[in-house]
Amino acid sequence: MIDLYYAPTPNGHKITLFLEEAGIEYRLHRVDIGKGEQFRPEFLAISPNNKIPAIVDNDPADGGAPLSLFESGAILLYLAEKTGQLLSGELRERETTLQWLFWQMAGFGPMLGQNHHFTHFAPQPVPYAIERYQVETQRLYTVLNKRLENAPWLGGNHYSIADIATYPWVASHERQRISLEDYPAVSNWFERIRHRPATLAAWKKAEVV
Ligand SMILES: N[C@@H](CCC(=O)N[C@@H](CS)C(=O)NCC(=O)O)C(=O)O
Repeated sequence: MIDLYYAPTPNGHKITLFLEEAGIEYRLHRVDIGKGEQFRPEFLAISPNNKIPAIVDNDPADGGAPLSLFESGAILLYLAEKTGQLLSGELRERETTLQWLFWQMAGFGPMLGQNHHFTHFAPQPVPYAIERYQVETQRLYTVLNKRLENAPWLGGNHYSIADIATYPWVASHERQRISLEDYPAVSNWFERIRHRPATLAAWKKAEVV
């Protein structure tokens, strides 16, 4: 059984998307980051960077003590390797998938996070920062669109952890002042993921925790 420490945010959705897609049993623990629950000592013991998501795998493959992990990319890779799902075993598709997973983790997520911050949460408007992260957001959507013009999924031929990591950030495109009409290949990909039963189930979980 997997324990998932979660909030219904883009990084939180990544892990429910994976677990629903893979059909893995899990327990969901809501961490209210608005109330500061991510700073509680018991949460910091598994997620020392005080951020969700984090997991505890109570049945790790080595048969040892429960294994805890933080950082959504590391969690997705761990779960893909544990279950043999959502990461191709074929060399080129696997490496392409990991490349786009790292692109999401190091670029798409952090830059769009700054976009959200300066557009919606900054205590005073900072025009330079709003402009900088808007331009960078548009550049990243252009990169994503080009990739998806050339392949149905980010890793190539199969839906994977790279798509799962990227989708929840695209789901917030309106908050980033992005119109998917300007990125037709992203829009097509987005609609294909949005209607998957696992995606609907993951979003339903977000409503009830
Ligand atoms: N790189 C981390 C980022 C996680 C992250 O930013 N989590 C946010 C919610 S989406 C959070 O827990 N924020 C609480 C805080 O910063 O105190 C990951 O991908 O897991």
